[in-house]
Amino acid sequence: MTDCIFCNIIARKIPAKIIYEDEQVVAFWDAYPASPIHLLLVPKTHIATFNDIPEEDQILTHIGSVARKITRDLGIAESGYRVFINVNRGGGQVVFHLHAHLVSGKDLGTVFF
Ligand code: DGP
Repeated sequence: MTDCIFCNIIARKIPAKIIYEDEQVVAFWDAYPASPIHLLLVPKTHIATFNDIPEEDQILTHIGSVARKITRDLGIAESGYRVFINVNRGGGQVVFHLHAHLVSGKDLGTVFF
């Protein structure tokens, strides 16, 4: 979608600090980090929200694998991190292209809000 920020990042029309890419997913640093480590894991296919993932789609399984790889590569797999998805306005979603947040690098406590 031409007016989607994340589609434009995937297409390299908007710059971002991309740290991982494969045929299904791109991961890049959040421009407004809430934590010293704050990455976004984004499917290359434009899916607006978590609600819109087709039932048979394995994208969340793949995003989970990518998240685990990144945490191993960054050395935070054992110290700890959080992966979460905001869904729709009431759930805090601002960019309507599905993405998982991966945050770490500080004591996140037991809740994030
Ligand atoms: P959410 O609220 O779940 O939709 O999270 C959207 C995130 O996207 C938010 O943490 C800020 C980040 N963000 C918004 N615009 C840009 C951008 O142009 N580049 C990058 N790298 N991140 C962005």
